[in-house]
Amino acid sequence: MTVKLTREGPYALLTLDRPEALNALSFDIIRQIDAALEQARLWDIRALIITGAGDKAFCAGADIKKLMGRSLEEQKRGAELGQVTFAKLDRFPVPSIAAINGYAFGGGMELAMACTFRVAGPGARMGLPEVKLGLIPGYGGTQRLPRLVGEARAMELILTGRTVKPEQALQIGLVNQVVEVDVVAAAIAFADQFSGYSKLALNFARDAVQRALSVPLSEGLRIEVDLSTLAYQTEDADEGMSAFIEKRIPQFKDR
Ligand code: DAK
Repeated sequence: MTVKLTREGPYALLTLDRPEALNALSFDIIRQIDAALEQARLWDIRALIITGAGDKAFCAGADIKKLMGRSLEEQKRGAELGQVTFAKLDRFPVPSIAAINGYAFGGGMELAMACTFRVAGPGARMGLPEVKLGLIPGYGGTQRLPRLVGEARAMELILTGRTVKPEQALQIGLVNQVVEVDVVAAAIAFADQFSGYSKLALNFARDAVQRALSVPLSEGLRIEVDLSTLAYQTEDADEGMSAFIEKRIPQFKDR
């Protein structure tokens, strides 16, 4: 298997393990990522962390050697396969964090953008260089990048194919954190910030934020009324507010 799924305490760690090809995404690897997501969703975990094996790459993008010589229909199915899998990641039942340990190009950056959060190590380099190959992003890049960094910056990165380093990625909002140390350890520490909260509250909040940019403000505010009302109905909300009043640490049960 070129995709490995392991447990790290309360978290699942998904590792793309094809360092000899800089963890490039063949269609088979995308299917393996899909299967790993299906497996991990059955686990009792608080977050999913994704990284790449080796010290050079998170993922150098779609496997260019396998993209060629395919019919129009096969290419369309290939793009849909990646999009369906990355959408599963986007809607995964717990937050996900891309631990970007090196190159994250093309499909690799699209994989990172489908995660809830991104933590970049010192060697991280990010970009959507598809235009240099006469292509455009096919796994969600043209849609998720403007949502993360705004239209002007997304347009610039996609049309120039330019690479960004960690500090600039942080500055434009492409990554949440830049670290000088082991990026997986940093992603675990990042997850520790929210892993003690109610999964229900986290998911209601994620759902509301994710929908914010695709609906008009008035509809988004209605969504917030509905989701915040649902959150209020949970046992965890009772527990959280009781714990505050009783001056103790809440024990959330995801109910
Ligand atoms: N695909 C296949 N092999 C790759 C690869 C990739 N994306 N990236 C690297 N490799 C392989 C290299 O070929 C080399 O293998 P050997 O030649 O030794 O067998 C090995 O990994 C090590 O790479 P390098 O020798 O090149 O390593 P360097 O450190 O010198 O350079 C690099 C690292 C990341 C700068 C360079 O490898 C590079 O530029 N890689 C390509 C990056 C890239 O352009 N990525 C974007 C791919 S396009 C669609 C679906 C998806 C997409 C579009 C449409 N449809 C189905 C419609 C998305 C497209 C993309 O992601």
